Amino acid sequence: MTSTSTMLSLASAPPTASLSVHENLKGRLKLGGGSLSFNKEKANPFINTKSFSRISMVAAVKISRFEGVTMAPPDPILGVSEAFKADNDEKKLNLGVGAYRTEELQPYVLNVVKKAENLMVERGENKEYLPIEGLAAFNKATAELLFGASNPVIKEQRVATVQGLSGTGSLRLAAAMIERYFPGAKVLISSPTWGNHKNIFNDARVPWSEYRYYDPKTVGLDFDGMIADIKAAPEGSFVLLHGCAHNPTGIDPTPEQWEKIADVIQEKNHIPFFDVAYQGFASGSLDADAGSVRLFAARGMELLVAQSYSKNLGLYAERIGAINVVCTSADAAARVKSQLKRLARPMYSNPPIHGAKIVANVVGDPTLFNEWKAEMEMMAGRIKNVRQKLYDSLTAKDKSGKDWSFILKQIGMFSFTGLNKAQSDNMTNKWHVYMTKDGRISLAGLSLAKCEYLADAIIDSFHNVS
Ligand code: KET
Repeated sequence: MTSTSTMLSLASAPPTASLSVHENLKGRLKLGGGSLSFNKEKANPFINTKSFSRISMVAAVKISRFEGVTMAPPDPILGVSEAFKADNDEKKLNLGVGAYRTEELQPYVLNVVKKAENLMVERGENKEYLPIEGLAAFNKATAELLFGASNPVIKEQRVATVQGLSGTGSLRLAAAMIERYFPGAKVLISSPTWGNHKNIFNDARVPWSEYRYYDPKTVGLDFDGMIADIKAAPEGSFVLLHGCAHNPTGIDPTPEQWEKIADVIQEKNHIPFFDVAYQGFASGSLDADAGSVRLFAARGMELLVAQSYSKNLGLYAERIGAINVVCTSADAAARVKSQLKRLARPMYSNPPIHGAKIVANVVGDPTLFNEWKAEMEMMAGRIKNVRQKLYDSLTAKDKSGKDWSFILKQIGMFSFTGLNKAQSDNMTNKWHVYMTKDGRISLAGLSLAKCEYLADAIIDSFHNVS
């Protein structure tokens, strides 16, 4: 690259012209090997970027070809962890991301995970590529864990299971399939929902709209609104449902409500699409938390289910999960699986082996499986204890008579506090409590020792900030 410090004026370049930057440099300016050309950018309708072709500037020769790339905002959830790290106050508390911590607020590696990893070392397992669909033992174990090994959908080989890059990657793969095989079909998502759902469908070019879910007045489920919106959607839409422990609200339908939701989805020929990121974490029971999915499968419906082992096995960074597509025939399932593989191959080729082996070892070994269930109950139990202590602290300290019992009705890792953005900002700026701006706190990142401090912060933010 030239080190000439000549100032260049690149004003209103013609949209499609290759730009000869300076006549007396004789030829085109070489920047990092390629010549500088400002071709009309292919527009991405979902991302608001400015076209290079309209660039107008005065710059030194060391000009970047990424000049037109704008700064992206921090992620609403993972960005909270970045801000937390940068805070030096010793009272700070990270209740942003849904990640389990011990009572000492340290990350936790499950004992069964350590044992499964030791097994892998002892066996001297290799690092060869996995097949595109992932580790066969994992795919079998994960589908059986979800549906139950004796479920007819398993027995009749009607489930297409493909290992994915955890819950997110599995949702993204399913979104790619919807885009390819159901062009124009809409995905209905709950309002509110996990923030990344919208990004996933936007990037996959899948249209989506929201159905009513949370009622701030009752701090509960807007069941009638939900049913009405699902009914009103165009026939054959996909309905995204949180299998258990709805994120961010912590409010799940009752079994009777699930039946009615299934009725409406069947009536409208919609396709249910479950996101199961917390199996075992909501109630402490793997079977109970899969109840919603199994209820739909028992009706003979076709459905999609994305699974994640980030939370229930603490495998956040291993990126292990799966997409399951239940079909009405084994033949259709085989074809769906072949197409999921076809979509995965150019995206990431094949999935990572480490987490898949851990899950297969834990689920496939009766002793480790029972130890896992005990550890999961321990984690879910710790979260329930801090939930109770937070409620007790709020009730004891808040003299206004406000009813905080909604916190006890919510389940899973989170509590949806009802704090608005300004109040959530106060939690962070004044109290060093890091949380998402929708008022969600991760109880998995809270200790019994910090409950009173958190209660003080919530009471102050709720009553003194509007
Ligand atoms: N679905 C839901 C509902 C969900 O809350 C998460 C993660 C995922 C899928 C994906 O997780 P994965 O690690 O890709 O398997 N939620 C937490 C972390 C995140 O935002 O990525 C969270 O809400 O804090």
